[in-house]
Amino acid sequence: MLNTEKLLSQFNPVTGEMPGAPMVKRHLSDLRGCFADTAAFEKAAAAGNPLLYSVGAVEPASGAGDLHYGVGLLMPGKIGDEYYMTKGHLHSWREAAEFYIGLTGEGVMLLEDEATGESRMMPLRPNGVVYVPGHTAHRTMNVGDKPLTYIGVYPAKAGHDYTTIAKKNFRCVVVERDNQPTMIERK
Ligand code: PAN
Ligand code: ZN
Repeated sequence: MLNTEKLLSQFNPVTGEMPGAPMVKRHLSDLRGCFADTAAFEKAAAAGNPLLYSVGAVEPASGAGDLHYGVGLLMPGKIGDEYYMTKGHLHSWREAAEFYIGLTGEGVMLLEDEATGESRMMPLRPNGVVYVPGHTAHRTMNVGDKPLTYIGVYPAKAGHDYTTIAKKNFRCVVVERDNQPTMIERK
C-alpha cells in the first residue's frame, strides 16, 4: 500500500527540523559519563544544561526489508578539549549497517569494531557519506563552530543498544590538538 504520507518528508538542513517526525533531544546532563574530562563536565553541568543534539526519526514501516532514517542536529561546543558528541551506540541487531550523509557543518564519526576495538575517525562533511559496517559502535562529534546536520539510514530492525557503550564507553576520544580533531586512546 503506497501511503503517500509516509513516502515523503521535508527537513530543514540548517535546524534539523522535520515537521511531523518525533524528535529526541539530548541535553548535556544526558551525556554524563561520556566525556573523558569529568571535572570539565561537572563544571559545565553546574553552569547549565544546554541542548547538545536532536534527532528526528522517520519510521515509515517495520517489515524485514524496511529502512528507518533520522536527521541529526549536533551543536558546536566542547567539554574540556573534547567536542560535543552523541551518546553513541551499537545496533541491537549487530549485523545492521548504516550510512550517514553529511548535510551542513563539520563533523567526524568515531567507529569502533566491537570484536577487536579497532577504531577509526572519519570526516562527516556536506556531500560526504560515511558507511558504518555492522558490529561497529558509532558516535558523532561536531568539530566545527556551526551546527552539524546529517542523515543516518539504517535497517528498520536495527534497534539501538546504548547499554554496552554506557558500560565501557569508546576506547578512543576525539580531542582538539593544534586546532585539529585528533583521535587518542582514552586514559
Ligand atoms: C543515528 C543516531 C543519532 C544520535 O540516527 O541515533 O546520531 O546518536 P545516538 O543514537 O547515539 O544518541 C543512528 O546512528 N541511528 O542508528
Ligand atoms: Zn546507528
